[in-house]
Amino acid sequence: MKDTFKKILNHRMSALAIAAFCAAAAPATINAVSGPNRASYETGNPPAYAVFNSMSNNFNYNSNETDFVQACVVGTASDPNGHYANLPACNISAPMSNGWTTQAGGNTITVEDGKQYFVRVYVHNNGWNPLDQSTVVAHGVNSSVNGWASGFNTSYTLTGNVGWTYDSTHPNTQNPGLNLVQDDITFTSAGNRPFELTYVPGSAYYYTLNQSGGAFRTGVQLPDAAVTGTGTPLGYTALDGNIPGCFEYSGYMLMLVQVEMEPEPCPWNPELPIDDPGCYEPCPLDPELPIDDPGCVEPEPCPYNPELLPDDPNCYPPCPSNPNLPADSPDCKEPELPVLPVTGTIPAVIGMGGLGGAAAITTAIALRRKRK
Ligand SMILES: [Ca+2]
Repeated sequence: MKDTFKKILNHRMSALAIAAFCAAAAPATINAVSGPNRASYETGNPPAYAVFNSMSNNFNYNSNETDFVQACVVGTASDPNGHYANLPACNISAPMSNGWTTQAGGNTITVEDGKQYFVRVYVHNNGWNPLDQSTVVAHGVNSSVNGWASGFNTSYTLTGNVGWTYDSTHPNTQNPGLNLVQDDITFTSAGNRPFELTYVPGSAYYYTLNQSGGAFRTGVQLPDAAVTGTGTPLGYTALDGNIPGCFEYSGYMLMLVQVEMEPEPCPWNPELPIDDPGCYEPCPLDPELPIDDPGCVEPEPCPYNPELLPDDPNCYPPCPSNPNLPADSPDCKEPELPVLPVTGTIPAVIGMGGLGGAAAITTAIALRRKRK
């Protein structure tokens, strides 16, 4: 059946062929992954009124349309539609095999530093009325993605909104008044490392189904209002908010987000990021210098006390008589000579000591007597 369906799409759907898939039947109720809980429909049992993203077995998409906001990392395949031709990207025409998150996979994507991710919002008016298709055309279709947060956070949950003007003349018999469906995708990081997730300005595009002849097969750029609560009108032949019912008129809103991890803190100064020029291991002898600075070398120790540095105030040549004093201290005096005891012998003469001195005196006296 899947092959048959694709074949039909490739040759433009005829009203007869679509009717074969869109025969009305009673809907079931599904618990939407985001909201609100609402009636669901099968591809063979579409509703006869405009309602978006409520099919439970859309084999052209991801089976359960209520998981209509998904993400993938850029770099898994090339985009066949043109606008992202220069970027490696998820292949939006074959979403189930190209790395998109799915509800079954957890509806969460773990991000990596510096990478970009696609966020897509699937848009499908499930309505079908083989007697008068104009009764199921949705008007005022508007889409937005919000949940953005500034700064560094450990997770982000972006919510995609698809809203339309409720048509009371062709009322939703299962969910009266329903005019907005929502879904989300959560971005997290390994180890809950804080990161910044930002919309890449100018990256929002809308693509109509790749196999169909829609006006935006190769994409049309959307204003950046697509990522605000204001949202932006979508469409099929123009961005006028009018989208007919059934697959042929479905599309994707696609945009890029950028991830930057919060820098690690400096291990020597937690107030600085690790890549700050002021983040270095300080020299133990001079914290103003990095440890690998040429000036960070251990000086010769104090020559008078190896335990001290040379500029230590206690590094001085010690006073010989008192090691606790510097040698140049006024209180540093030569030690006094010891006093010898008196023994009755001839005292030493200054300059001529001991017996030698006494002999010299005796000789001088003898010479004087001789002259007389
Ligand atoms: Ca989702």
